[in-house]
Amino acid sequence: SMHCLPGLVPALSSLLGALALLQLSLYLRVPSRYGKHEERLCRPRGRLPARCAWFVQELPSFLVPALLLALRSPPRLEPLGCRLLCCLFCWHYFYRTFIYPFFTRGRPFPLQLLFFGTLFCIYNGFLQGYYLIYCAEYPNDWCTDIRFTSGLLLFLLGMGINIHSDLLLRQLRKPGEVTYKIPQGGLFTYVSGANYFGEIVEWFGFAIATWSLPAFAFAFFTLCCIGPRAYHHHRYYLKTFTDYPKSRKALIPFVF
Ligand code: NDX
Repeated sequence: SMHCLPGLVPALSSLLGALALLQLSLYLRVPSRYGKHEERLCRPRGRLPARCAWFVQELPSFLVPALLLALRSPPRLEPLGCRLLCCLFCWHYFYRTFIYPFFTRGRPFPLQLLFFGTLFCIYNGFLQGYYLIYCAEYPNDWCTDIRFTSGLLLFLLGMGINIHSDLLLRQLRKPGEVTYKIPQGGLFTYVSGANYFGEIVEWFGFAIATWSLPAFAFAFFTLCCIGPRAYHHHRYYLKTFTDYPKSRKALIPFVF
């Protein structure tokens, strides 16, 4: 059966941190090529409908930790914190796998990025799940620790913002439409990347609640992945819409 191998979690977390830096260097100047940043629009080969793509890509991030949690023998019953935290992670990816894809009106997604995205979700799902189910040790009263409670609060706040913003984006299109409009309402009043802002707050909340290296590495990865993307979205809007709200920032309300 599986054990906590000493050294594995720090090694995998460092690699995740390195991937984050690679990502930053690749996508700071040029955006990752999907959605509004894909150059050639009429290239049906090499792309998969958004629904299938997001479902396939995100599924491992739900399945891998859920299976680790369910199949561990003997089951991990103590401390409660570990199971709760693993459930939080799975809860986000339940939404991202089983709800988000079925409502998306996004353009078909490039197969090549889908491949790397899926690999990434397997990797990260394993790292977070393995750490929480096999390695993490929390005091039995972790659920009342200020790090757990404040982190949980941030996680829930971020998730709320993320889901609400996903919804606002979806409502910009009628079914079958693929054009871009100016997002309005919610946190889009203040930033172009409201969905990304929510997601980043969410994973930093998770990192604080778990107070762990893998979760901080993932929060950092998220920041390096969708932070630049928010900036590229913002530039795209300013270039495309002359009436784009002048006071709107890229990612962080009132700041940047
Ligand atoms: N998926 C996380 N890296 C990523 C897919 C891409 O969950 O090779 C990371 C995730 C992957 C990435 C994933 C990992 C790294 C990869 C990268 C590709 C390259 C990169 C593999 C796995 C890589 C190395 C080198 C390290 C290996 O037509 P459309 O699609 O544009 O429509 C959009 C629509 N929309 C609008 N509609 C009308 N008017 C407008 N103005 C509109 N603006 C947008 O809304 C979409 O249908 C929808 C959302 O679009 P957008 O662009 O705002 O968000 P999107 O980037 O598609 O993300 C969707 C959600 C969002 O809530 C976000 O927070 C979350 O997923 N997300 C996304 C990426 C990563 C991530 C979370 C995370 O790191 N936690």
